[in-house]
Amino acid sequence: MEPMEFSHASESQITRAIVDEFAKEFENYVESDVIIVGGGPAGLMAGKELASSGVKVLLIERNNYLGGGFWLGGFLMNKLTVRAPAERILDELDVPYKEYSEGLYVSDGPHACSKLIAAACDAGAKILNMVALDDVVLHNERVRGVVINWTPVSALPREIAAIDPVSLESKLVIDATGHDASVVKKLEERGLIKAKGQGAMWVERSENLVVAQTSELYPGLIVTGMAVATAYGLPRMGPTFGAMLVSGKKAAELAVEKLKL
Ligand code: 48H
Repeated sequence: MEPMEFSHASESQITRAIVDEFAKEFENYVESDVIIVGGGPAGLMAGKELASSGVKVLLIERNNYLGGGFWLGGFLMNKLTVRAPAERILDELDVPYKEYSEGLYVSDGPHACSKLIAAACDAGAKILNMVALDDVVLHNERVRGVVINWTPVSALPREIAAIDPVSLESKLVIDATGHDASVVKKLEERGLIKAKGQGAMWVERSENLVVAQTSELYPGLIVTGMAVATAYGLPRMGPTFGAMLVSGKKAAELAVEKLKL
């Protein structure tokens, strides 16, 4: 390798670059068309599709890493499965896979997950990681945004970090928080809806139902992915991810339609 020298930048310039750029972007996304809570396969897929349609979309993820359960699949074995016809989405994302048996496809978790994250970012979805949902903004029986705090703040006991959260407004919110259905739960706490809780495993039924029930659960709130199973009491499907990807796509399509109204 040729000898090389990095360009000059002072410590303060580096700090300024980070603060300036983060603050500008954050200020811009204080209002968005759509806020997605949760950066697993369903949320990332919805983010990719929305951003590709020109929608201003912000994705909030409480962990540092994105991808949710998509990195590992099941049982600490990092292979993912999808059932036909969801392999078409793997094709779209340029994720390699092999057909294990008729209509059942296997892919590498890290490869599939990193491609999906890149696709969402390339399409223009903006990401706030290490930020957790604290509450919803609710005006006249419609969800109008989210209340957020930094994950480390929400993880600390209240007596150590009594730091109020801030709000972000949006025309629509998508709950893509997986099994937790965190946004749905905020409405349930107030008696506005009743989440039925996820049902027992039944792969054959579950994936079709999750996609079919991906919908606007409450004015301004669309549910996608495993949050759909929790909200509607649908069976779980274990480590197979086709419905997560298709549900994310459907959630984005619904959002685009609703934004037109
Ligand atoms: C910010 C939050 C909050 C919060 C959660 O769990 P996920 O991968 O969810 P899906 O629906 O995209 O995919 C589900 C799939 O991974 C799975 O678990 C399957 C198919 N299970 C079947 C079965 O039978 O078990 O991702 C959700 C993301 C995660 O990254 C969370 O950290 C994040 O949402 N999240 N982010 N604020 N309050 N709650």
